[in-house]
Amino acid sequence: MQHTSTTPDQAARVVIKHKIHVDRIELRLVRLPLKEPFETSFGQIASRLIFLVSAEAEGLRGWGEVVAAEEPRYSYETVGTAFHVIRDFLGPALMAQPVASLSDLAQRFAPFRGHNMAKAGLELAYMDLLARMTGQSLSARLGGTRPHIPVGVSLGIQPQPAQLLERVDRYLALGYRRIKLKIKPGWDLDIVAAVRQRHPDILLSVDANSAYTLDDKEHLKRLDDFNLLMIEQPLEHDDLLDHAQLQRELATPLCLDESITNLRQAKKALEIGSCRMINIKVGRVGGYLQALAIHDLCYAKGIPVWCGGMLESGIGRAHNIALASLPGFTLPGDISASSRYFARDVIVPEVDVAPDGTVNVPGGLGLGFAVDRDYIEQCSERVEAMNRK
Ligand code: SMG
Ligand code: MG
Repeated sequence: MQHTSTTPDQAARVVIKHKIHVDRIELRLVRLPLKEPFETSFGQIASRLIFLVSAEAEGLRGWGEVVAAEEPRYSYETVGTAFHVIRDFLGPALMAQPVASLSDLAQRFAPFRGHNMAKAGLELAYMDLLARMTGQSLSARLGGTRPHIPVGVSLGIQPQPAQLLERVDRYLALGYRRIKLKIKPGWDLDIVAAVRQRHPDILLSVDANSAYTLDDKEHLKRLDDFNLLMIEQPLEHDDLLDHAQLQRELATPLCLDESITNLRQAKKALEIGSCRMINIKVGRVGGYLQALAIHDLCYAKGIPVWCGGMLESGIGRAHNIALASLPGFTLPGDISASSRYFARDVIVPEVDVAPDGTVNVPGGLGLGFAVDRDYIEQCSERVEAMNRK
């Protein structure tokens, strides 16, 4: 499907009448235990050290989340590197002068190479603040068009196949519209076969987080037998060329996650045929400006996109919901209920998945959820505030 025009109020989301001079930024690390460990091809985590960023101006406060993990496995960024980069470089650049637009902010961040997750965390806080100032929901501000979004769940590697099958059944019963299985060598064909045999018709995908190389091509081609919706990031985290070669020999669509770090990479991937779908994570691509541009590119070309997840707290989750309300996000996102990971979330109400496997896009100001400041305070391990000079 080809679309000639992009989203309806593309102009509205870029043209900003308010210049915002941020006068305070707060950086906060909040430890949230996971209900059960989450395991991928690169390891296991038992809790999330959530990095919350808030920005204040004119008596209002906007919230963002840095999605980096504690260890540099999914990406080279960590909570520690992002803290340093925001405190010493990005925060001062944001507060130096009033911010006129998202591209103004991007230009100020551009001299600092890389560190997309740090950039995004601050940009998200700015966007929430802007939406609150202009009296809009974040979804409306971004050009979102859907009141409900379809969601899927990502299931980690389990000690035994039976535990995986039980979780697949459980999340299907809760309404989730797509099941994604984390795979790695030794935990791939057999478990995919078992899940597919039990559920012949569900939307099923796999995510390898770069656990294979082109030498595994013949092995990966066997995944074509299972009518998968996609195979996500099978090869190296920064590769485009090998994925293009693999895609030429596979019937199943490849989807890139780690390799798409900005619009330029997305253009190249589509140009050379590295994938047929893209997982958009606002943190991985450095913020909304890039996420929207990748969305618009894919929408114009009829390439489906979907919103990825990084086991965010409710604040990052609320940003993902707003992003996923854009028209090009046609596939279910990795946006689960707060209760999928956490006994208690940092927002009120928590994110819920309806029995039809959708999440409501809130219409309230900004994120559209209240931030539970008392709970955040209780769970904080480190807090640092920066004031405008
Ligand atoms: O937020 O539900 C979620 C997690 C979705 O599987 C998920 N994310 O590569 O797509 C991915 C992984 C990255 C996180 S691994 C710690
Ligand atoms: Mg992934």
